[in-house]
Amino acid sequence: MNSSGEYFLKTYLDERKNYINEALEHYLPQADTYPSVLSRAVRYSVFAGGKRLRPILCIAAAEAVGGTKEKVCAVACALEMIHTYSLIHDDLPAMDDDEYRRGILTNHKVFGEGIAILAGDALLTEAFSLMSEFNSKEKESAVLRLGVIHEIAKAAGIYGMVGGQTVDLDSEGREVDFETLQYIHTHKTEAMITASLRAGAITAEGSKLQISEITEYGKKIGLAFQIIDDILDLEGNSKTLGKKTGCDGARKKITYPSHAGLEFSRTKAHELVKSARADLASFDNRADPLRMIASYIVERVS
Ligand code: GRG
Repeated sequence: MNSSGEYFLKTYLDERKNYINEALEHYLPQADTYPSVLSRAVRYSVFAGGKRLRPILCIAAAEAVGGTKEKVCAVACALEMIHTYSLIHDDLPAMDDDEYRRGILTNHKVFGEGIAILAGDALLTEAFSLMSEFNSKEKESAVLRLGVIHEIAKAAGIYGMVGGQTVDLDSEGREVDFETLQYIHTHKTEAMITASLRAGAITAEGSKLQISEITEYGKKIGLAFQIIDDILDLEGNSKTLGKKTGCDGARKKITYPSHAGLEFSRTKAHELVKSARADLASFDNRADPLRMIASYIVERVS
């Protein structure tokens, strides 16, 4: 990406991130809302930082088909709540047992395991409460929204992220084949990324063709994102990443680079991104943020 592209993308990501943070502030309970320990635990992880990639993809997909960020705001925030719940639970001693996330101590290290589990549960539940709330003006889009809620539920549950996490957990320390690795990647990471994009495009009433092209783009950047995540665990800087590196190797986890080698993995991620950008060929310049986010995914350092 050239420097004017970089500036455009940085401005876009910063603006959308601030918009999401303000909206999350509005939707989440204040720190003193009873029971305060739960409110504080929820806020601790949500406002610990994070790229806000999933809500930004939701907004960018909506904008690419001619919609607005306001129209998808609640769904976008719900996606970040689901993502944050998954990070809190992923860090628990029963799962990855991590000490740091987003540059600060993990939720259970600060609030204890019980409250961390409940903070994750609360975020997941509130996400669905938020998405299913309508004001009188939005009633006619209720059927559309119901479809979006259903898709997000599928992407987050057994047939998506939780399924992927289960196979990941179950495979630790064991020899697994490439097919299993692909199952883990597509379900644990890619499903929610694709669902975020589809949620934006569907809510903003994109055409069938636009939604299907955005879906193809999502599958490719979702896999590229996970491959880069595996590479960053090997080569990244723990300070920039805000968490420990080298964890996959220590836990004997099969990753894309451990299976296919570093160079092949890097090339694969770049090819996926190139192909994802090509999927957007019929879109006008309103899809530029999506095009640039694809490139950013392989260039990112955190
Ligand atoms: C516990 C049900 C359950 C699922 C956990 C998200 C996840 C599944 C695990 C997190 C561990 C991990 C490294 C997953 C693969 C890639 C990924 C989702 C990284 C974290 O997402 P980012 O980079 O994080 O978007 P930020 O902090 O920027 O939001």
